Amino acid sequence: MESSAITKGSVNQALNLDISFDINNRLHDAFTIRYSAAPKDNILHDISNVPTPCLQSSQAFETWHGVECTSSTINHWQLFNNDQYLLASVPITPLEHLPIDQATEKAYSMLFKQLQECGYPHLIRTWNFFPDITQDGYAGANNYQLFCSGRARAYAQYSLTPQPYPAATVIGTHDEGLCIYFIAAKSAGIGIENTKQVSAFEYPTSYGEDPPLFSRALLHRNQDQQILFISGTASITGHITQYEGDVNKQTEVCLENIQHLLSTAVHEHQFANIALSEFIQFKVYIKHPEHLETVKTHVQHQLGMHAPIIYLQADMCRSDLLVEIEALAISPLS
Ligand code: 3EB
Repeated sequence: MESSAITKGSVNQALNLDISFDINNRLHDAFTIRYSAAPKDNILHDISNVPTPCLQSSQAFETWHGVECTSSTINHWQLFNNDQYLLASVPITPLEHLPIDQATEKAYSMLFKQLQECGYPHLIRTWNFFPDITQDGYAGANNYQLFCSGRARAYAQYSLTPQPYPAATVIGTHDEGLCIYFIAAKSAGIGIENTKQVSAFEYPTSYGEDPPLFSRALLHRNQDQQILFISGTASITGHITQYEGDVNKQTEVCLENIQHLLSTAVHEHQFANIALSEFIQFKVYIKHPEHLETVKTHVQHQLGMHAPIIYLQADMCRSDLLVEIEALAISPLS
């Protein structure tokens, strides 16, 4: 499939995203993530890889333009930044010797130190991947619950600007290591919650001792754009999973929840009144590859044939969730 530029901009605060299924050679003025289960060849050494197989192609690339590569004195990170935003991956934390809560606490404390040193104190979007997400860890907690505890501990100790929490995605892989990438900003965003869902940071403790610290969506405005980051969104109403075992219905609830968040952004925060089909990107995480056609048919019926969508295989943080969808919309400020 051809590379498709979604938006273009030349102003120095704007962020622009491309999705493609082929490698793009402009590596140093763009932050690129590759989604693939295949090993990386050397040529891709400065691209971050996420080990979630792409269900449409052997690999997919997500390229954020409008930033330049610099390196940091802390841990030699490769950072990509402009006047307003900082994008980077946290160097992969091997899990061999660390339980997931400790690995997560370590990764997030490094992340928060990096933000402080670079002067981008507001974490606005995170993506988090690790193996065996619903399996038992220790002390009666599963690995996702342990991840939430590690994140909460790092927030309590190191975050300079806790609220609003970033928009987030947390996904299970079948590969080793904890992999985190993120976007931070110099100015704060606005957290948006879904009135049909209990805020995740207020979930009852039956879901885990420490709540998931994320906003359902985060709206960020720069000089040129308003960016709406919608978190990984599942078939959850209140705090309860809906339609266990029915992937078609679960997809419907995900899209309704996303539409609800968009409507809130439009009515309460002056976000452009656009349709879901005008979004910049959807990422659809599917647990069982054999559900691809069912989910795709449903999603295309709702969003049209031309919406930019990547379908990835992944495990969700609750074993009864079969599908999860995240989304990104950008509206220019005129
Ligand atoms: C949910 O709504 C589904 O722990 O940061 C989605 C997005 C989910 C982010 C997180 C969890 C997280 O509870 C799971």
